[in-house]
Amino acid sequence: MSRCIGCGAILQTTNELLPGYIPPSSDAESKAYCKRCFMIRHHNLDYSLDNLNLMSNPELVKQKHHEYMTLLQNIKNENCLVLLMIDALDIYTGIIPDIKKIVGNNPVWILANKSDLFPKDLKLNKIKEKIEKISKDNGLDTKNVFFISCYKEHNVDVIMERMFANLNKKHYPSNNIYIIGSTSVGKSTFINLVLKKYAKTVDLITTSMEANTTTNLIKIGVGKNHQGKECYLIDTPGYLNERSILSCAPLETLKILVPKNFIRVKTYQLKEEQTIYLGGLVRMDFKCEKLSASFYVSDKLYIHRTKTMNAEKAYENLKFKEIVPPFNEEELKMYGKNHLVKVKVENSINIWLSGIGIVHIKGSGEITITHLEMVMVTLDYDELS
Ligand SMILES: Nc1nc2c(ncn2[C@@H]2O[C@H](COP(=O)(O)OP(=O)(O)OP(=O)(O)O)[C@@H](O)[C@H]2O)c(=O)[nH]1
Ligand SMILES: [Mg+2]
Repeated sequence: MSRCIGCGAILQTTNELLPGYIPPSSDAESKAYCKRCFMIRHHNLDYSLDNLNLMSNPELVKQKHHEYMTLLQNIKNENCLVLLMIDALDIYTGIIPDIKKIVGNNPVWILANKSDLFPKDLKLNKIKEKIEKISKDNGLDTKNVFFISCYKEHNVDVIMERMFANLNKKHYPSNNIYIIGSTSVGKSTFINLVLKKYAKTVDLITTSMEANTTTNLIKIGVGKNHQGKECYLIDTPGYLNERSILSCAPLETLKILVPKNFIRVKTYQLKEEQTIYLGGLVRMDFKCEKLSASFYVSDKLYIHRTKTMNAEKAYENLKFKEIVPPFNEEELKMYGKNHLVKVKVENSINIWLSGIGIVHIKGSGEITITHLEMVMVTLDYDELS
């Protein structure tokens, strides 16, 4: 059974709209990219509509999660190394639910990718402690948390050396290394980097800003271990993250939310009753004498500040125009109902908004956060900068 080398889909000649399609005249036995991969790689195919349709159907999401667990069901029975990749800016939704059921007792290293986006003032050791705590809460006993950047190749050599050294340990019979994680965290980009460094192969696997790029397992040979067995690095499809807007946002929204370069922090001094809109995704009402709010978000995301008494009117006038994303009623509906979180701040607090970034508050006062269902809000209290 031949597979697309870009996304792992089984090659087929019957349905042009599905991954794996190649024209009937092609030679399915030779190495090939399917039509979808070709279009993503060369024509920036926008397939976010597929993701939107998927995420708007709870039954389909359930089915996808089931398929995901089935696809990865052998990992726990193998003796292998698992690399769990998360987005360094989205640490609270990065660990796949039921991760222990997938990995069993195998060692798990956590790679917090995209650390190139972090501004210099963020304390990495504090964020690392948080990731360790979250993984422990999820039953993972991991002391191996690494910040990496595939873009800047930060720490990637270290991981590769350790990874290959592990394969050669006598007590370690495994010959597989799996890379797992939510959609769009950079799993395939990481494998492409390994291939570039070790096999001088360029951009073999298809990568994209949009979710659900890799559709099946992709097994890449990376040499032999001490027993002479071929070792494999295995890319996997992303876990469909219901807790992050990035898994279903249309391309024009992704272009706004996903930072291109390292984040420039925007700090606002707030007093009395003021409101901030992060696009139309999150509204924050502040009641305070004086307080500062620093936003670690993409510089393309529109931040609108107004007096709370004028907030509703401003929103009605500017929504879908300046206050974007969402860009229209239909997209707004996709992200679910509004939820409220009320917080009393006494000193400082961090508000993690999945798929958007972090807001660091200093000072005291009350904050009411109104957020859409697909934006998960998590609060913690350490100084981050
Ligand atoms: N800023 C930044 N972006 C990255 C980095 N690594 C990957 N990306 C980007 O993240 C997006 C997703 O990358 P992929 O490698 O396709 O992610 P994936 O985890 O394989 O996604 P799925 O196959 O959908 O599960 C792409 O736009 C990459 O260019 C990084 O180190 N820094
Ligand atoms: Mg991928």
